[in-house]
Amino acid sequence: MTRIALIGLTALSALALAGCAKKPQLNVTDAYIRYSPVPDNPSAAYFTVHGGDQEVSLIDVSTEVAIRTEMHESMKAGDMASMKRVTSVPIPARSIVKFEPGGLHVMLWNINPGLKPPKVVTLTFAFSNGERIKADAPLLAMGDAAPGGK
Ligand SMILES: [Cu+2]
Repeated sequence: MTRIALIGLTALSALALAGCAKKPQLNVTDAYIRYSPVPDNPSAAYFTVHGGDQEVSLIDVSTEVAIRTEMHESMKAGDMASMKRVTSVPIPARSIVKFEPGGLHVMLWNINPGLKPPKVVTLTFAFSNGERIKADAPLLAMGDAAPGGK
């Protein structure tokens, strides 16, 4: 009896140690692109950035398959929705920063005409610490559900 209980405890403390030792990793998940079928209208990319153990800034999001990309922030003034360009988005340590409809997003102009939903595009995220992270983003048509059910 005593022996089994001891083994159980040892396994538990090993798990707890592993949890503490794991450093938060700067990472990007749940990326997708809301695809605009109208060539003159930009598409929009959304994703979730997970902060590492130090604050950094996201300074660029790009892809080889679009002519131009910009980070934007949507805002409301009364009934008017507008947006402005942002060139740097702080990603505090151990935080989650979401680019989502109605808030931060990345606009993409002139996506390669051979690419349409449900193709997948690789986005490159550049950070102020020199790190570059790539993440795959499916092209979603206007009615398609986003990852995470949005
Ligand atoms: Cu925009």
